[in-house]
Amino acid sequence: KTKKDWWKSAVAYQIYPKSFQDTTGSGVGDLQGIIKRLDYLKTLGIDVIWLSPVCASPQVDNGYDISDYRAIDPMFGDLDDMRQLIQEGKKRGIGIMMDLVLNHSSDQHRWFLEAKTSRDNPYHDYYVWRDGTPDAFPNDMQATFGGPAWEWVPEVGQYYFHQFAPQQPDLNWENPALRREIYDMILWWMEQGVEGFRLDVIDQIAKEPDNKITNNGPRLHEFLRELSAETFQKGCLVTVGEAWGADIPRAKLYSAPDGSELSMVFQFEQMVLDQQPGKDKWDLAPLPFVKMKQSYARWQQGLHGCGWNSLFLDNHDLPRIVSRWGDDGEYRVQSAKLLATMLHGMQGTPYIYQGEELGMTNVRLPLEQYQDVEIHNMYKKRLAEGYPEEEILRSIYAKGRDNARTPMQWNGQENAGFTTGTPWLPVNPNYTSINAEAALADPDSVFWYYKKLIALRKEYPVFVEGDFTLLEEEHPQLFVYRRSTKNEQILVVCNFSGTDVSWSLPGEWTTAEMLISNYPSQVQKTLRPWEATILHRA
Ligand code: TEU
Repeated sequence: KTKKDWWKSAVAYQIYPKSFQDTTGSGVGDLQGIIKRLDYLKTLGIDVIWLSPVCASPQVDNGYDISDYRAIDPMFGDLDDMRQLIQEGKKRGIGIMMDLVLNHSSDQHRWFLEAKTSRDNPYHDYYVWRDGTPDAFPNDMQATFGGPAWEWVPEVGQYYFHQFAPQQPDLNWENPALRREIYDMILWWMEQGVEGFRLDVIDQIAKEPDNKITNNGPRLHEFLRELSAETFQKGCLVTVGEAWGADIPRAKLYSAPDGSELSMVFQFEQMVLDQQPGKDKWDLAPLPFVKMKQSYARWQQGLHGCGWNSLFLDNHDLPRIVSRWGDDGEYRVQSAKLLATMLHGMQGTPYIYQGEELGMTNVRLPLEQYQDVEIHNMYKKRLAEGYPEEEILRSIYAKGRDNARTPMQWNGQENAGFTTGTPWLPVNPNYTSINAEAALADPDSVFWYYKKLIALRKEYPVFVEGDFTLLEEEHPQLFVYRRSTKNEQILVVCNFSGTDVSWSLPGEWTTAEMLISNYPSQVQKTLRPWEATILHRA
C-alpha cells in the first residue's frame, strides 16, 4: 500500500487469534488458521486485518501481557508462520496490522525480570516504582481489573505500578532508553512487512501516578509525536490508537491530517452510553437513543476535514452488538444489517470484528466456564459487596468480554469447525444455525450484506468524503442522516425498533436510487421493524 491516506477508503477486520481458527487440535486458534481463512476475508472484501496480540505471552490477559515483542507465541505458531501470513495477505491485497501493547509488558518480560532484581539494574527504570512499606500503598489508586494498582516487591523494597493485572506492570515512558527500545522494535516489525498498528490503551502511556493521572497525561502528545516521527512516518502505515479518554479536541490531535501522531483513534463515547452515569460498565442501563445519535453526529462533524474517525460497534472487549443494541431473537438478521448500515454509512474507517459479519450473538455460560480475568474479579468483588448473584450474572451476560471471544462459527459441524480438539472457551450453541457456511449459501445473509456495504464505500466517493447532517434529531426510533459532497448525496434511514414507524421520504429523495436495503422493496409510508436503507442521488 503506497498511497499516503489509503486507509481512508479501507475497511478493516479484527481477528482475535485465539478464537478464529485452530489447525492443530489444541483448542486455540493459530496463524495457519488465519492463512487458511484469508480467501473468506478476500470474499468479504476487507483491506486490512487488525490482529489482536500474537507475541510471546503468558496469556494472563490473552496476549495483552507480552513477554517478548519480537517473538510469536508458540501457541499461535512462529515467525515463519507470521511472515507467511504477511505474504499470503499481500497476495490478496490484505495488509496486516499488529497490536502494540506499549503501556505495559508482562511481568515475565526480560526487562521486568531484570528490573525487579535491584534498584541499580539498568532496566529498573523501565517500569514505574514508588517507595512504601509492605503495609502502606503509595496511594489508593485501583487497577482496571480490580484491586490496588500497586504491587510490592520485597527484593527492591518498592511498589511497582500496574493499571491492569499485577502481571502487567506499567512501562515508564519517561525513560528515553525504554522509548528507543520500543521504536527499534516497531521498525523491526515494519521491516517484516506489517502495514499498520493498533496501539493498546495508548492514552495511558503518559501516566503520573503521583498525581493520580492515568490517561491523557501532560506528556502524552509529546510522546506520540516522537513515536510517530521515529517509526510510523518512515512508512505508509495505518495506525489506530485505543483511547477511552479521547474527546473530540483530543481526537483532532491524534488524527491530525499532517500525520504527526496517528491515522485515527478508537473513541468510546457511544460505547459507554448504556451504563448508569458515573458507574461502571456492569451497571446496566438502556441505550439513550437520541443521545447516541447526537453523539455520533458530533464526532462526524467535529472531525470532518480536520481529523479522521474510526467506526466500530464490536471488538474483543465489547459484547456482541446485535445482542446489545439490536434484537438477537426474531429480528437478528434485520437488526444486524441495520446496525451495519448505520455505521458503514458514516465517514471514517470501519472495523468489523470477527463474527459480526455473521450476526454472531452474546453467550450465557456457567460461571466456571468463563475465562476472562475481568469477569472473575468482578464476580468476587460484587459478591463480597453483597450484590445478589442473579444481578451479577445478568451483568456478565450483557457486558462480559467473553461474549465476543467465543470461537468463530465456521460451519454446523462439531465445535463449529473451529477446532477438532476442546475449544479454550465454549462455542456458542447457536452455531448450528449461525455460521459462515450457512451465511455463504444464503444470498440474504448478514455476510453478503456486509460485502455489499464494503463495496459501496469503494464505489461512491461520498461514503469516504461526504459531510454529515443528522435529520429527525429528536425522533425516538429513527436514525436518519445525510452525507453530501458537491457532486452526490446519500440518505441513510434506520428504524431502530421492532415496530412499524410511519414516515415518508423527504420529497427530493422519492426518485433516488436505492443502494442497499434489508427489506426487498423500497421505503413506503411506513418503515418496517429494523428497516434500514441507503439512497443515493447525484
Ligand atoms: O483494553 C483497555 C481497557 O481499558 C479495557 O480493559 C477496558 O477497560 C475493559 O475492557 C472494560 O471492560 C485494552 C485491551 O483491548 C484489553 O483487551 C486489555 O485487557 C487491556 O487493554 C489491557 O491491555
